[in-house]
Amino acid sequence: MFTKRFSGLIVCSFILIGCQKQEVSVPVPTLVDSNATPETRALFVNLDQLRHDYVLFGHEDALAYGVNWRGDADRSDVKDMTGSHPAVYGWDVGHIELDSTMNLDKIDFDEMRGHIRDAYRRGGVITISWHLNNPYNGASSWDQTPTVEHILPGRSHHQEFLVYINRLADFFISLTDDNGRPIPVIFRPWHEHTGNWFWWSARFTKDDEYAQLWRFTVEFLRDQRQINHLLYAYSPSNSGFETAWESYPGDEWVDIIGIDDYFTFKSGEEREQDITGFVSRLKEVVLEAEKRGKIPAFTETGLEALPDAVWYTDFLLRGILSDEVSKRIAYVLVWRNSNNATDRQNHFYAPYPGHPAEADFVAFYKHPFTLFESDLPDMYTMPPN
Ligand code: BMA
Repeated sequence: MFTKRFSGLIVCSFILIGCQKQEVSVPVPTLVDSNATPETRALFVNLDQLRHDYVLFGHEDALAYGVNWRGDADRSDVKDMTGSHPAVYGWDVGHIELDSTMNLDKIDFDEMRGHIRDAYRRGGVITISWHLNNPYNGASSWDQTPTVEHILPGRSHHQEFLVYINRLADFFISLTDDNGRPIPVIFRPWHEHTGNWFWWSARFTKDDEYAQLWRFTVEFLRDQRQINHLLYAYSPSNSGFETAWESYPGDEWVDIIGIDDYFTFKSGEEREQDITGFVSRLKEVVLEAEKRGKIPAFTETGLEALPDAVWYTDFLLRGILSDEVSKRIAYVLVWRNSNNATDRQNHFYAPYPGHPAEADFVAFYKHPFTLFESDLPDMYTMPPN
């Protein structure tokens, strides 16, 4: 956030006689979208203020299913353990581009919209990623075919990509609250591109083509489809992170700078080395973001199946808090708790009731530095100066 000083503003006082010149501070965040809705703008400013004293906890697909349930109302594994839902909700709209009724992890899009509405009503923060299929050949996100060069404007498969992104735009437009107002979303497109597993990754895409794809995406959603309730998050992977600035689309195209970084538990000295490693990455993210007037975030992380029962307090939180710079990330989001009966087994990143890491997770929740949904101030109204 920037505080812009308007000097020379004339302020009239009815107690003192006459008018006098006064300086008034008005917060003016520079967002990708200069027409962003007031709620979207307020979300940015609130995240930017809170990050100095807190970190918001986020979980992917939290309301759709947990390890031992699916489709229950007002439920999350996080709430089952702590009494509160997470502060940040991650969703993925992969397969919206196919006009499918369900996303790639079999969440019905109408249900997802309902969960987003409910979460927004309660004051939660929404972030959306997009594991879209390949518009060049119809394969999945994990396809290994050079593609971006074929889908940019003027290229052979641009029309196919336009069909995809129009469907994405329709979904964003459908995200409205009880009063019909658009629900702010942190959109995190083209994530983890510095790794080499997606068709849009650096391995198959020239740096300037990636940047062009990013800018086209923003221009299309913001200018063509006039969607004004998005903050744009750039989240390279820890893998190849050192190349992240080569393909960076530019400061006027990004609101949030994050990193996706997963860790495997290793005991003893390696554990300390791992903490030092992820903290040094977070520091880089924070310093780059602050230098550019952006919000830093830990956009994805987690330890699959939590074999380390104290990972939340003794790895993640201890690491974040170990350094004055890394502490300044706005939120940390862990990946999904896949349902045991209907989906992948042992693919979860938050614990659930009865899991050995439950007690530690509750301690993480109770820690004064972490914010869950029930701890949040009104994220959608501008805070006082
Ligand atoms: C991956 C795994 C997959 C899932 C994908 C998109 O990391 O969780 O099972 O399909 O994300 O959500």
